[in-house]
Amino acid sequence: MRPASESIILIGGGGHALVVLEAAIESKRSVRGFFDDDEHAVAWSRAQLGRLGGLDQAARHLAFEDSESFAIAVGGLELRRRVIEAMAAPVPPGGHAPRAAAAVVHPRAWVSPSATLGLGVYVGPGAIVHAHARIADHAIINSGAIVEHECDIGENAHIAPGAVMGGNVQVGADTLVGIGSRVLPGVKIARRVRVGAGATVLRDVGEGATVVGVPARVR
Ligand code: JB2
Repeated sequence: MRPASESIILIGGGGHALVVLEAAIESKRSVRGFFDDDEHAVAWSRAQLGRLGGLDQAARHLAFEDSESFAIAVGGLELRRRVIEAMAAPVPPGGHAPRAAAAVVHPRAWVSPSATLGLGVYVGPGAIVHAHARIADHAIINSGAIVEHECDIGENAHIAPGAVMGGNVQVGADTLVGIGSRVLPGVKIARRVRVGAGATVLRDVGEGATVVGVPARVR
C-alpha cells in the first residue's frame, strides 16, 4: 500500500502533463513538480507547477529521493520509451532504484474491478476499461476511450481520445491507436503500429505498420 503522503513527479511538462496533472489532483494525489527541458513548458505557464529540472535529470532525482514516485507525462511514444529506458538504467553510486511508477486514473474514468492496470498507466476522464481487460505498464487510455472486455493493451501503447477497442482486441507495445478510431472485436495489432485518426480496423495489423482509413489499409 502506498503511503498517503507520497507525492508524485511528472516527467514531461507539455500538454499531456496538463491532463495527467489534473487527473492526479482530482484523484487527491499530490504532485510536487515536473521535469522538462523547456523552462517555460505549459505545466509551468498554465498550471504553475514547479519545474525540477531537465528530462535527463529525472532518473537521478528519483534515485536519491525516497518519498516520490513518478508518472511519465509526455505523450510521444518514442520519447516515452526513452524515459522508460532511463528509469531502468543502472542506479548511480549511493542511490536506489526509482520507486514504482504511479498509475494515474481520473475519478471520472470507469475501470472494471476485474481489469488489471500496470505501473505508470494513465486513464483519462470518461474512459472505460471493461471486464478482465489488461493494461500494461505506462500505457495511456486517453479521454473517452473504450477498452472492452478482455482486451490486452501493451506497454507504452496509447489508445487516443475516443478510440473504441472491441472485446478481445490486442494492441502491442509502443503502438498508437489514433483519435476516434475503431478496432473490431478480436483484432490483433502488433507492436509499434500507427492507426490513423478515425480509422476502422477490421483485420490484424503487423509490426511497425501504419494503417489509415475505413476500412483501414496499410499506407
Ligand atoms: O525530443 C525531445 C522532446 N520532444 C518534446 N527531447 C526532450 N528532451 N524533450 C522533448 N519534448 C518536451 O516534451 C517538450 O519540451 C515539451 O514540453 C514536451 C512535449 O509537450 P507537447 O505539449 O508538445 O506534447 P505532449 O507530449 O505533452 O502531448 C502530446 O501527446 C498527448 C497525448 C500532444 O500531442 C497532446 O496533444 C496529446 N494529447
